[in-house]
Amino acid sequence: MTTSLHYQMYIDGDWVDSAVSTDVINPASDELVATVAFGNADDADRAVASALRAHRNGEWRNTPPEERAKVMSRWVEILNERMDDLVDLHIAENGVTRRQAMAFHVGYAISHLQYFADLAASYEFTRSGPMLGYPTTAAGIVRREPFGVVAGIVPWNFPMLLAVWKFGPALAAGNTIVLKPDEKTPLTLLEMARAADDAGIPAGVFNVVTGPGEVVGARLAAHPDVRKVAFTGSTAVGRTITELSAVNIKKVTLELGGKGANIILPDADLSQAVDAALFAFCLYQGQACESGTRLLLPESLHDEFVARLVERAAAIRVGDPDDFDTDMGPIISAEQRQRIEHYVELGTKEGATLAFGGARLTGGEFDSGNWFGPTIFTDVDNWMTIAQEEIFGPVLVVIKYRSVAEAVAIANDSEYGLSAGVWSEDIDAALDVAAQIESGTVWINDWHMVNALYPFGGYKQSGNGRELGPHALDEYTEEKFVHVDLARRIE
Ligand code: TXE
Repeated sequence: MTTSLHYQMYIDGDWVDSAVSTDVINPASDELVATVAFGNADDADRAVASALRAHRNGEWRNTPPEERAKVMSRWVEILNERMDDLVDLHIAENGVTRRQAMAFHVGYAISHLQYFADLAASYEFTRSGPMLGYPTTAAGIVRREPFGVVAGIVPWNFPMLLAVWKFGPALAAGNTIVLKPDEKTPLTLLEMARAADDAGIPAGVFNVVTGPGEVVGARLAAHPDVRKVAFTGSTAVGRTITELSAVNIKKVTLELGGKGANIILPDADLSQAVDAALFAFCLYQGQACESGTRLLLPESLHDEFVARLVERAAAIRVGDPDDFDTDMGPIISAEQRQRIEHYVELGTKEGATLAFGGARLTGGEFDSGNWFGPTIFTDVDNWMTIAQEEIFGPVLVVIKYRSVAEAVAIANDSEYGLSAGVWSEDIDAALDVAAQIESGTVWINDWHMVNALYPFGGYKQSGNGRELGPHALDEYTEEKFVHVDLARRIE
């Protein structure tokens, strides 16, 4: 396929080009999907200036929350009307399979935006109450007010959804925002900007600046007029963003890497747990921060579990993501595939046993694009690099444990703490384990069940703050206390 499709940036309600453009490449075929403007620090400055003007003119911030909710709901309607095109574009730019794009990458993105629109209408922006120990008649009012300009920096794995988690609450709370998509996957977010424009989001309230992270992203993180930055990506860049943000004491929300421990208790229902263990590390080719990449098995179940897992892994259909029957698509880039290969090599060197997969897929339909199938390591010790570092590919490490206490200790022996899982027929036992795990999410007898009604985020080096849930707007508002002396006299 050849294409002449070109995307511009969206700044101050206008489509803006840049002197330089870059290619967006389909990771399944290496074909050009579109060219896109490649912005720079000046573009970031321009977008922040427009977002600041929009904040100061007050149009969005002073729109009653119920009205903001209506405009955002209109935006959702438009996105729903364009769902099929968004799914096609998403598959082309990030290689997600059709089934997952419909349900998760695009489906969740649109429904989560609706959640934030509804939250705008129901959130308690002001509350008042009595005063403690004050000798005259007085009332206290607490107002939650927008920060002003927010920056959102998003990665390539869920480009729409992770952007919604930032601009949804930011706009619901009355902020303005500048978003920076990943260089590899800017297109669906630019389509969201087109829908924002059509829905009547005022100019300057929602901006998308494309370009390199180290230039555009870093400029946004350091910009003195940006009051809050929300980031999803690697822990290393999260650290850089925290440092850059310190210049004006920005509020920072970070959602970083993970090394999810999936603990199978001895009484687990194996028929479900085996399939779910695969789902936990293979969804979107394992390129999801909340993946279950460490499987903790009791010695009593180990051999049977691994045998069944390997048999099921062999049945996974890797191939054209556009095909509805495909289970796993390509890896996002050649660079990311090399990272995976590096870890696989390291795992073998460190003494783990390759029980399944471990090599890039080649030949036939795999001659173009970046392919790597499900890979399973056994005989893994938790000290090994492949058990400690985020690989971000379909690679599972299997670790044996002797007691539940040991399983909990292994699960917690990680600098990450984003997601974990426990499998058992005894819900009390599973809840007991869940309570001991240092992780922002624990699934019992399930995986990947992120829900807009519940907070998502990490312990330890998996991040700061939480996205989603009824308190999501707390992270996008300042709290102001107003004292009202109703007696109108000084005692
Ligand atoms: O992430 P980066 P990369 C992890 C995963 C993966 C690794 C590297 O382990 O293998 O990170 O992936 C922008 N200042 N995750 O290189 O670099 C960049 O343009 C400001 C986990 O893709 O962190 C992009 O928009 N911004 C993860 C975003 O940061 C900068 C999702 C993420 O890119 C910047 C992705 C800078 N100096 C990767 N440098 C998750 N938590 O889901 C880059 N960026």
